[in-house]
Amino acid sequence: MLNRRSFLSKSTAATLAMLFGSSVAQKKIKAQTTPENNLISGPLVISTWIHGMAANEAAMEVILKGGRAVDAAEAGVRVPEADPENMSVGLGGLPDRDGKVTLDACIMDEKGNAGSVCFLENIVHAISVARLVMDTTPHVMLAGSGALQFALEKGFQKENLLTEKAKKRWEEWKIESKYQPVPNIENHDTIGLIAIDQQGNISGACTTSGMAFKIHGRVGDSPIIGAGLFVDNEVGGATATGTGELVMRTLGSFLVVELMRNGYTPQKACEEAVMRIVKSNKNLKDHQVGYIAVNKAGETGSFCIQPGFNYALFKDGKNVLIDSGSYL
Ligand code: SD4
Repeated sequence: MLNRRSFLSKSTAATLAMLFGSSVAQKKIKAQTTPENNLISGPLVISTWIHGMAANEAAMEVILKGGRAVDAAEAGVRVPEADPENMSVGLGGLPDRDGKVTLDACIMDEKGNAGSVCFLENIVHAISVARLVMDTTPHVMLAGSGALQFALEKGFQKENLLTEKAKKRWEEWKIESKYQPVPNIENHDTIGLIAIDQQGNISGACTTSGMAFKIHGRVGDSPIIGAGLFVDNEVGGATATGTGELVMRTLGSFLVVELMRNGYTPQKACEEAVMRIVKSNKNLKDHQVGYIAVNKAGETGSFCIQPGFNYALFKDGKNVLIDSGSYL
């Protein structure tokens, strides 16, 4: 009879044989720069882009005080949400084509609970509204004016999220009014963060103002459980950044976690999820998608379509920014 350990090592070996034995596509993947086999036994926080550095610090502070991973994840992403200089998350986010800042966010804990808000206006901390959807309602997702009403009922203050700087950028954009996704905009974008606490529990959070100058009402991947974020405490967690439509069509974060469940390392799982997008899209140069992932053992991985994506990793007492490997 196979015990769990021998089953896992056999299935991992089978997966590796499959990966190395096949696929022209796999050969195209450049050597990635992620440290390999970074097995840990302590707490860990991983998050997207350079703004993840400050988010990781806030998240790790919660963990080191003995807090839950879900509290750490929420606290972490609240940092870029509150930063008016950050033009892709929360306050100061670039607006849609009508000049409205609309936010998407979701959160998932170690028990598989999930909460989400989308198309939310006038509330800085969308992630904390998502948290309350998870903790205090029988629902997973609230949208638009209903999400706003819920937030106000819970005591959140209505605020103008459109800063002068973001308004100016919108006014410049209006001259041509051409919608064009811009890869690696501002060198940061959605923040997605996965945390492992001192109990070894995994949770995650994801929050964004979404694609700049999108059609009013557009919702991206970030608030969709399984697309922008997915956590399974037995397996690991993953989160996404970039062109949400490409992530939604492949349910990317769920895919990464399911691949890890089937024996892929976090690195190989992120690569395979990017390859699903690569295979079905001819026009890759205008798009970026980046995934980060961590498994239950604390191994991490990341991969993206084109160079420029980086992520912050806080483990073993050190918080570092790492360039992701890319397909192009
Ligand atoms: C979205 N993935 O709304 C998010 C964030 C973004 O370029 O704008 N990425 O699609």
